[in-house]
Parts: sequence; structure tokens; C-alpha cells
Amino acid sequence: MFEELEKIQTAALAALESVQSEALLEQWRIAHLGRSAPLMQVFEKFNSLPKEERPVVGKRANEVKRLLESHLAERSEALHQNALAQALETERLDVTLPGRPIQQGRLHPSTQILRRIYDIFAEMGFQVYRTREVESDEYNFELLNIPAHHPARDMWDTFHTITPGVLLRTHTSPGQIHAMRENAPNPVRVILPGMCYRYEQTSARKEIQFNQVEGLAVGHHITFGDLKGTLIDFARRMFGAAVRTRFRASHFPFTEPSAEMDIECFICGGKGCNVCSSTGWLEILGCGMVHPVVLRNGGYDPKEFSGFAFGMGPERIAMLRYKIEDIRYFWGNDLRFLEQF
Ligand code: 2U9
Repeated sequence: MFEELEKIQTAALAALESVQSEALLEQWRIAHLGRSAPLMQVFEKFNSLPKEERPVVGKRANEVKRLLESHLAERSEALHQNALAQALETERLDVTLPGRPIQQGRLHPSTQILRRIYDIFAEMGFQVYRTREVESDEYNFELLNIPAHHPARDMWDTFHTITPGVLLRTHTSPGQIHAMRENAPNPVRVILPGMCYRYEQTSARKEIQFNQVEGLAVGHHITFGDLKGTLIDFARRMFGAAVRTRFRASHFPFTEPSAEMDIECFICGGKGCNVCSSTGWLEILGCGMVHPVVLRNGGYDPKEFSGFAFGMGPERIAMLRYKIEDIRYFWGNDLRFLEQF
């Protein structure tokens, strides 16, 4: 039995010499210390030994077991250290290398202009009011004093849906009717930003989609003077305190009287250049006093209430400000364009 134990110990230690990985070490443990290992068979045969031999054989068998266990622990630690050293060698990190630059996103030029407009009008007490892009013919035209077959409809080439009387809004003006109907008979002061759509042949100056910002103030004693004061103040905040402005008479079906506001050309300072077509002035927005018919459609009695409204195109403002020569760049998703802002 002693001889057998010697053989078991020698064979196990010899086998351990060639174990080079933690997986193989586990196989070794099962083979030499597991339930069916030769050493465990010795323990099983223990009861069949003569009584006087049992203590000495038992002592020796336990010694062999402890020896194999301590070699196993040693080997396991050595293999672990080896693996660690290897990982440190191959996965070495050079902390002195310069960092990789992080690509920063930026806001679309239209969004930048829109946010500037929101800030300016927020300071004057105008709330942002958003409404649907899919509209009814009634809200987009009828209630704005543009009946069917009216020649003014030619100004808004329309995308119609397959459902009769439903269309993509051609301006944010239908939102003004929603705003009035929601607030009447209380005074209201809102700006309406958002995407509008027109069925057009695209060109450097025309796109089928564009943003608009319209504004509306309705109250008891609102005058054309309030309209001029508000819009001149807006122009000064948007284009600089020294900017000169002028109002020209115009016509829109939903306002009466109507006007357009120009600012002095900031490219040539009013001397005349190709951006302002040698006039020295740039058209910035349209405006007017809300037409009595439109006021009534919004739920206000025109004998008691008056209001002003205006509309502008953020892409047009961005084009003037950044000298962008083609409106199609805005939705072309060309990074060479977008990264400049
Ligand atoms: C209601 C009452 C009045 C909104 C107005 C304009 C003049 C105007 C255009 C300028 C450039 C839009 O982006 S643009 O093409 N807008 O000239 N808009 S008055 O007047 C309204 C609208 C709705 C109920």
C-alpha cells in the first residue's frame, strides 16, 4: 500500500510539471484529487486493511493528499501570475498618447436663427405656440380670408393629401386661428414657428419646405404704432442697435393695412450691392393689422379688439446674414455646408 501511495505521488507530481494553463490544471485536479482519482481509491480500500496497518497507511495517504493539494495551490498561483504578466505585456496602454478629438455636433443654421428669434420675442412677452403641419383647407385658407378660387391662392402652391380638404400647411397662419380660438376673448401674444410646405419647382431661392415664424398680438387697444415699435425693437436686437428700418405698404388677405419691413443692407451699409440688388435695403418680414374678418373668425369682436401680425422666414434671414446663395443647402444634409455654422 505504501508503494502504491509512492507511485501515486510521483505520477501526480510528474504530471503537474507539464501543466501550462489554468484549464489543464483543473483537469489535473480532477484526475489526481477528484472522486475517482487513484488516491481516493486508496481511501476507499482503507476498511479492508488489517486493523494495525490502518493508522500508518491513513497517515501516509493524508500526507500525500495534503502534498498534492499544496502543489496544486502553488501551481495555480504561478499560472495566474503568468497570465497577468502576459496580459500586462500585450495589453500595455500608453497613457502619454494624445487623446482622440471628439466630434462635436452643432445646431442647424435655421435652428440657431429660430432660437435667437424665440429669445428676443420671449423678452417682449410672446409665448411660442406650435400647431399641426397637416391642416384643413378651412384653417389654411378660408378662415384667413382666402376663399376658394380667390386669385390670392396662386401665392401658395399647395401640397394636397388624398383626403379632400386636407393639405400640408403653406404657412403657419392657420396656427394663428387656433391660437385665437383657444384664447378668445382674452388678449393673446404668441409667436408661431414651424415647417411649411409649398408645391414648387425648387431653385436657389425656392424650396418645397421652409421654416416660418409668425407673430400675433390681439388686445383692446393695439395699434399700428405697437406693431412698428415691436418690429423695430426686434430688428435692433437681431441685427444690432444701430440698424435702420423702413416700412413699405403691401397687401396680404389676412391683414389690413399691410406692410413690409426692410432693414438697411448690412453687407454694403446702404450704399448698394448685389445682395440688396443695389437698393441699399433688405426685405426682412411682412406684417399688418389683423383683418376684421379674420379677427371675427378667431372669435374676437372687431369692434372691441384689434391686433397686429407679422411673418418672417428664418432661412431668408440666415441667407442674408451668412451670405448663403442657395436655399437648397438647408435641407441638402451636406456636412461641408452644415459644419460651417
Ligand atoms: C392671422 C392673421 C394675420 C401673418 C403675416 C406676413 C404678413 C408675411 C411672410 C413673410 C416671409 C411669410 O416666410 S414668409 O414667406 N409673411 O408677409 N404674415 S402678415 O398675418 C396673419 C396671419 C394669421 C390669423
